[in-house]
Amino acid sequence: MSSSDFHKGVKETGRKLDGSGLKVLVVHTRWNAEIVDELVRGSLQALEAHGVQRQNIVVRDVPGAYELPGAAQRLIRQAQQQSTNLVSNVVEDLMAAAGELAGSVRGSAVAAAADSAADPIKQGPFDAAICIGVLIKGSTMHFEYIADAVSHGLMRVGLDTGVPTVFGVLTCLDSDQAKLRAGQRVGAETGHNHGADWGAAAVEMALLEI
Ligand code: DLZ
Repeated sequence: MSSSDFHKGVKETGRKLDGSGLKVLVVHTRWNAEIVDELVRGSLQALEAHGVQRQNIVVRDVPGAYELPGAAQRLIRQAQQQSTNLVSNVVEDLMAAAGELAGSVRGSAVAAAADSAADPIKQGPFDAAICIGVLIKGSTMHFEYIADAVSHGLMRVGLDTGVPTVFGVLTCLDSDQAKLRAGQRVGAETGHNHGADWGAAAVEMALLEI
């Protein structure tokens, strides 16, 4: 194979990816915001292009990449807990309503459901998460420590929560490398926005089945 035949990057899946029923968490850093914002934009565009509805995408920000694993895990667990509570509350209310035939109790079950509909984080667990940040190497060992901690941390979040967690962290030697990977222009070169790949990966992983 010659180098011109080589397709760098992810090959398209042959499967149809319909994300219209999915709920996705996006957590991003405010460090290197100029570049991170482009990556977030690319991810959101890809999610929506795969049918994920905007109201089912929850976006939260944290200071830096080091905070991504902890924040993602907390938000994923909160949503899992909220949906468990919601289901048991509704079941309890419906059972009480059936027993007493009390309209007011039925009303509270309906109110709980309406309340959850107003707040997407209560609507159910997340089907996937995307954690986005940009680490740029400096003159100390900070970069190595954070990159190592974050990559291992995000892997753990995915495995421990069971929610596919996309590694959307660029680890770059300089800001030009990061800009190109966020689809920005550097000199004569315009890069590819990796956020788009992360959005597609989140949908694909959420829909993965045997
Ligand atoms: C401290 C730090 C440094 C030096 N560089 C970056 C970076 O390039 N990208 C990033 O997202 N965050 C950086 N941080 C901040 C840490 O991730 C973290 O927010 C702080 O150490 C506080 O825990």
